Amino acid sequence: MGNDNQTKIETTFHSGELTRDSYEAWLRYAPLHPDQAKEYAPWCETVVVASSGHAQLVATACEELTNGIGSMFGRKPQEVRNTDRERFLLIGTLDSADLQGILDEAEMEALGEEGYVLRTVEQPQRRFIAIAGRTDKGALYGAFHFLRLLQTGQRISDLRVVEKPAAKLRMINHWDNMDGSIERGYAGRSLFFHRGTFVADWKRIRDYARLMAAVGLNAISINNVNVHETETRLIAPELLPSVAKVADVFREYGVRIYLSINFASPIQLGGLTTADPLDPQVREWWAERSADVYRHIPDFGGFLVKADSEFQPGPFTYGRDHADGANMLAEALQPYDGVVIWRCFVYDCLQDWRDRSTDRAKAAYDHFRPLDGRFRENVVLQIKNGPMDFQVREPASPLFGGMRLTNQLLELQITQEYTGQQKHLCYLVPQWKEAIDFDTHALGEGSTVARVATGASFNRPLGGFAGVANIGDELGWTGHILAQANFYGYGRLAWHPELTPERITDEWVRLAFGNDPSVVRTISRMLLDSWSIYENYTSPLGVGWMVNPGHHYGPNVDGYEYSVWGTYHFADCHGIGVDRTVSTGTGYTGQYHDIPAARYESIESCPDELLLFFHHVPYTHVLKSGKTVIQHIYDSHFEGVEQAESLAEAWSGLKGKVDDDRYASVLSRLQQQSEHAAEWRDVVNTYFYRKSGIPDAHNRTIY
Ligand code: GCW
Repeated sequence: MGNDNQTKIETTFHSGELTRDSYEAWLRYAPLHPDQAKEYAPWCETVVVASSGHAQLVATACEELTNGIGSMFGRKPQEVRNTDRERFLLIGTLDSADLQGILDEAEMEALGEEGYVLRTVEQPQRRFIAIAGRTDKGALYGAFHFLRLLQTGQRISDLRVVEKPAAKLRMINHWDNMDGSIERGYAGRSLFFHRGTFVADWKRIRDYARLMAAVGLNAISINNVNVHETETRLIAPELLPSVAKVADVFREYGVRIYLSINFASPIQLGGLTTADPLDPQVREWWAERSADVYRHIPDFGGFLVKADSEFQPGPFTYGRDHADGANMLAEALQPYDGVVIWRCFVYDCLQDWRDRSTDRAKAAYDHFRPLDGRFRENVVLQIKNGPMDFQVREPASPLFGGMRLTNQLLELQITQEYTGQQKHLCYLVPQWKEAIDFDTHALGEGSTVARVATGASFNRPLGGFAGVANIGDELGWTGHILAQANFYGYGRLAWHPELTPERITDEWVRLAFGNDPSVVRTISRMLLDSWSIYENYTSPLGVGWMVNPGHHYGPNVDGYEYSVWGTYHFADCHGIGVDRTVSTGTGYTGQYHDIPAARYESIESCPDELLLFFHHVPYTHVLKSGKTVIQHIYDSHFEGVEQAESLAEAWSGLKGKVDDDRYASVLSRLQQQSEHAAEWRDVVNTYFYRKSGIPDAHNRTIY
């Protein structure tokens, strides 16, 4: 089976569609520069395996290490149990005899379940680099880290690295349907499903698991949170064996599998008349189903649930609340250490424009904050970064820091639904970093979203990150090859939220394109500038939306203003923006703790980039930048298009320095982006010129 798939992929590589480079993504292991190879070689000719007992992931780690080194040096290292060599790599778990005493007790403790060390150890007669975890999983992450050092040209002769992940859950959510489509997917069809059944391309899935583990991700839900009829059956006896096979593949890389479930399953699958979470028969039904799931997949992660949201069923139907719903499932999973991940994306999606007090931004907090303290310990609430829906710019959700007694998970959208759908370059790491670093002030200064979501602030047992995948079955995984950086960056941030966007970007570019300084500089700059460029030519000053309803691509300023979904910017001939203040608006600012609340409440202190999210102002309102709102709209849109064009130009300068296939594929997308950016500019500028009647100070073409 593996071989068949191998052949299939080989064939496609040679058909010139896209190169192996795009498929291998951040695990290319390109041949090293001879100087580097010379420096590293003495260490990398022998790998000694040190583990006690059964440690499946040490075997995986070793395989990765020897293959990676083999590919970079042109020769695989020898894999042995003992060596008399002077220098070598020693990989394994810290409890094995060879690695005893490398760390003291306290250091060991600090590593936790998934941490590792990379350490150059000097002993009489021998020196080695230890790549070791307290567990085999730690060793696997350590191996990937070590390989990354080689690929990015770091020194290895004096290593003292100690790493452990900031969060327990570092998860990917797939919105894949069993017909093979992907909700908000822009990189082909599902890796998992096809025409109602499983694809069973184990080689491909294994390669995906490798990419995940290499950035430290440890959990995956494989089906859409909108669970339709067929997917409801994923927890039924006939489909569980296939789910179990997928789980087997991910397990080899330390990734646990989860399923999105349909809250109405007891009715749809079990033939009961109700899905009431307090009904004893319903509870028993879930207990039985859970037991069966664990019979097939003993390390199954748990259920991901979108309930009472956008027409999905949930506890509200029975007059129950989210805590009743989540706790019922949590109880069923408890005996197996399973977890319920319950989404907070709950709002009234049919809000009336005449009702100015209802505010979609307030919904998640209003629903969940009062339930703080009612959720079981194995429930985690999954909260989108912002209070709306993955717009190009939103403030952080006030639910972070709003709850103290509830496990929380930060949900980010890697797939570029509202940010150019992988046709546009929009590198989201800088955006996520702002959300992660946002100071909620829940416990005074320093209570960042990262600390709240990882459980550090309130000492919660569970927490972390969930990212909606941008992955599909296209050979390059993400459609736009540079969108691979978003997946990579997400994983790195989930492991280590303190990393800077610059550092992550530099790493990714080196892994994906090599260490040529001009290539690294150019691509890094392009990536780091791209979010602000995208923002410039799309929705201004935090107001959001302005996309075509439904598919969410391309400009449509009033698309949502006059749709039944009711998500408004309230632009008229006088002004624009949503008054969300406590004093005169919807009161949303009051959901934040004092310091951010005051900052957003006052028009003087509200940052420009979020002004229209929080305030309704006349077009002549003067921003902190010194420009009027209307002039800002014109200027940023003209500038955004020029910047988009400059992205394509910068990339053109790399011809011959990156492989032809990736070069051509990215170039054609960047050219498309420039054209679409111009369309955005013209639609938005014309709209506001006609609404406001105020001409552009620089007299440029506005239709
Ligand atoms: O952003 C909206 C998307 C829906 C998605 C929903 C959600 C999976 O447009 O496609 O449904 O969010 O997050 O549940």
